[in-house]
Amino acid sequence: MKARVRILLIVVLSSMGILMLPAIPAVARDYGPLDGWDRTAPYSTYQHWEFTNPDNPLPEEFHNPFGEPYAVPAEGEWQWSNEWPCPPGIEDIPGAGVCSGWHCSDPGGGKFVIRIPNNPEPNLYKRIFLQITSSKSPSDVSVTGQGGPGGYTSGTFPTGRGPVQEGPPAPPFPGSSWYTYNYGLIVQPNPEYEEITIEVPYCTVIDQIVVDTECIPEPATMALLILGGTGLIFHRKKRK
Ligand SMILES: [Ca+2]
Repeated sequence: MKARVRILLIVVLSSMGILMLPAIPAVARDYGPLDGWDRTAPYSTYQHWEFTNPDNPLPEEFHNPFGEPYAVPAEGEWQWSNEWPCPPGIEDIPGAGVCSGWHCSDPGGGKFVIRIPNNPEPNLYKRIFLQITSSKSPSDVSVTGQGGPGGYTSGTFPTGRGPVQEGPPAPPFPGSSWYTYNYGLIVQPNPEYEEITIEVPYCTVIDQIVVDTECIPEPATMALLILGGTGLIFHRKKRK
């Protein structure tokens, strides 16, 4: 009898454990946060824009205790479209074979802006992990991040993940392909919100954007050490 009770307890506790695990969204092309990041931690945020309709700014999925994030075309001519062929398994609607997203039709290129609300607290800084799927390779795209009042861009960190060239079919532009790539940005000091600007050339389709942010509760000295390291990397790159 005791053994049966014990087994029952183990089964019940195991089920609770499974239920308490953070929900992992089943969205294709989200390659997930970096190792050690918890999307549901008190000082973490997560937002995923699939652009399944032109009604963003709100993402299709998000966890942000500090407010509502938004993503909008900011400069240049953009149109929302849902006609772009994309590889099986990464469609916005499984089996549909098409990706929906924002198309920059401006010959001079365009800018897309994301704003992520945050809870500013002293002695913290922010790490931002950004994933983008677009019809252009990362070498054509420029990304910058900065904080709201009291925050500024202070550097980048290596994510350890390379870009992924997604399988065929490619978008209907000569020389195009679908790519998913990522950036690691550091904003310090810990701002009220982070604003990320994505600058793209003519004829880019942005299919999806995933943003994870994390407050690092380390002393400012640790941040300075990292910033020092980042500065050194920039300095070395410049000298090449
Ligand atoms: Ca999409």
